[in-house]
Amino acid sequence: MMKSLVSGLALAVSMLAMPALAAPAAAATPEAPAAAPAATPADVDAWLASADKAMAEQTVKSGHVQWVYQTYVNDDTAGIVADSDAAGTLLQVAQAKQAAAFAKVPGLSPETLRRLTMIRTGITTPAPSTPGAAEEFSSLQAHIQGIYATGHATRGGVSISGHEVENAMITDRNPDELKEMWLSWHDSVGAPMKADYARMVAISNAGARELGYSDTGALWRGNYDMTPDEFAAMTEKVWGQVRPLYQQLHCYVRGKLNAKYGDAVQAKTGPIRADLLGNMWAQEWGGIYDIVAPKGAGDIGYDLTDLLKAKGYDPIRMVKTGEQFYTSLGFAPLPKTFWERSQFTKPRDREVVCHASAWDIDNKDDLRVKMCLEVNATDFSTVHHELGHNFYQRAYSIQPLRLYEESANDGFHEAIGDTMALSITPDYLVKLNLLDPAKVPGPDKDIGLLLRQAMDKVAFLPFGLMIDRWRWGVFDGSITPATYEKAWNDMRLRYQGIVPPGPRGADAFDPGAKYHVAASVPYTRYFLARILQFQFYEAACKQAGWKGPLHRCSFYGNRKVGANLDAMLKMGASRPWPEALKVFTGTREMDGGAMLRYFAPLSAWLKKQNEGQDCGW
Ligand code: X8Z
Ligand code: ZN
Repeated sequence: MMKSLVSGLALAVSMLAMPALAAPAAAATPEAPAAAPAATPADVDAWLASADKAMAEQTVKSGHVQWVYQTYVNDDTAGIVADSDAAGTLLQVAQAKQAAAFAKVPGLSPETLRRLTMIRTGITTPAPSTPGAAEEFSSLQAHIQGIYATGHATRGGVSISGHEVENAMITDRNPDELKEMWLSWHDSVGAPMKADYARMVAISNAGARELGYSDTGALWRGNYDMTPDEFAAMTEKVWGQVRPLYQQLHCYVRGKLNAKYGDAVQAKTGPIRADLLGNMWAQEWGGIYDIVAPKGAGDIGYDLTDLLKAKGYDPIRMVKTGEQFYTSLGFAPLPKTFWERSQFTKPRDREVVCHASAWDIDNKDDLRVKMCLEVNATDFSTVHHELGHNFYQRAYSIQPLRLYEESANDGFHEAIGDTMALSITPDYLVKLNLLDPAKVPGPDKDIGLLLRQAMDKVAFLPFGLMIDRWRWGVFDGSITPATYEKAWNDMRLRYQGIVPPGPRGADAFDPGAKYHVAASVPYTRYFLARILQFQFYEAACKQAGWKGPLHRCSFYGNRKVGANLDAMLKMGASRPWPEALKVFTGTREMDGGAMLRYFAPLSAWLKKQNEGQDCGW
């Protein structure tokens, strides 16, 4: 996987494709030479330098190919991207093997050893050196990504695109239609991928083993400046901190859904029906805030989607407003090419990968977003998310090595923009002239504001964790193709407390109906980001001298916060992530405490609401 060529989603795809390091002369050779027995630390450093240069060149080439494919999906571009990805994988694997061999050279500095490890773990989906394996993987990958990008569902028997069905799930309140959309999407997109997916797992596992990892999941967990086991334990510990809050939210929301739809649709006890939560994957529930808002305290008094529409916002204006948040902190405006080259809305005449992503094509300043924006609150927040990637990419482009032009860990990349979006408070909306000052909700509406946030932020946590818990099991063989679907549904139930709205057939492959599974993008990063963004936000508000309730703080316009943030962003991946965390927050620990403090009033309130309820599932 290549690091930040593209971040986030798109990154994902290119990750599997991107070549990592290679000495220029070895660039086309899959079999890197083993470390000469007599190699010295100086030889290793020289190799690292030339390899870094080759990696930088390769990622630029790959970035252009990926961009063309993702903004113009058809058989021709799928072929081109598969070729490019295969070449990239061969190169990256060769580099990773060489790095593993060089790691045995005596007398290496800790810095050199760290760089070698980063190269080894920098690939997301390796392939073995068996002739044809990388090519086979890449063509399977392009194929299933194409299925996702061109996938359709039905609503009232009418075919609708993936982009349309995603939006329809937010607003539709007809349980039969919701069920139809949910089942048709999962059946038509997920199921056809199953066999190819199983084959891809086998290929990448063989590749991971050649790199010295037991399986691809261990390789993924090995990319966090700690051992794979330590990383798994860290995520489990943080989940343990926040799980009780999720369970309270689940209990409360279930009660409201029961009141709205009745026992036949949503029972009072047990799991929640997955299609009723305002999102195809039940990952963020903010879309159904109207159903769960408590009388009085829950009436926030405005709806951001309505405000944006009323003020005549269009997609470009949403992005300009997002950019302005960053420039208010002291960051330089985005380059002219950003506005010329980005894809902001869904083209009418061709298939594209609509799932939002942020790109850094040239490791300098060719920054772009690729989105299919609509004017609504969700996309307004996604704009802030994507721009967080772009400003991070630009900040670390000052690093002398391509290897360090990446976030401290992948959760950091996903957290920056979300930290900004937490600052979209009612007072900030007044500053933007979106909200009438007389309509700012008073302290009696705090519960409503917090509940609205929790529906997105807290609801997401188990989903953010379970996708890779499932993939870790798939990669280590404890979940087999025969049990893919059952294990997926078991984990959805265990972690999220949700069930599919209808029976799942023997051929079903529901994991494939989620973008990041189809595109082989690791997902634990989003769980980390949900936790980290509250740590960053709390730290920023402290730096800004904020004294009120945490969720009312907006650090918009605060140059001091901007300078401190820039100091962390600029570090890129040059130091282990706990050091970067310390630079901005003062602590080296990832910790759910900040999130719990943010939601503390809501947590107390939820417990009261749920008294006497049979919570859990
Ligand atoms: O994929 C994304 C971003 C791009 S990196 C839009 N997210 C995850 C998802 O949509 O599943 C952001 C939240 C989680
Ligand atoms: Zn992202």
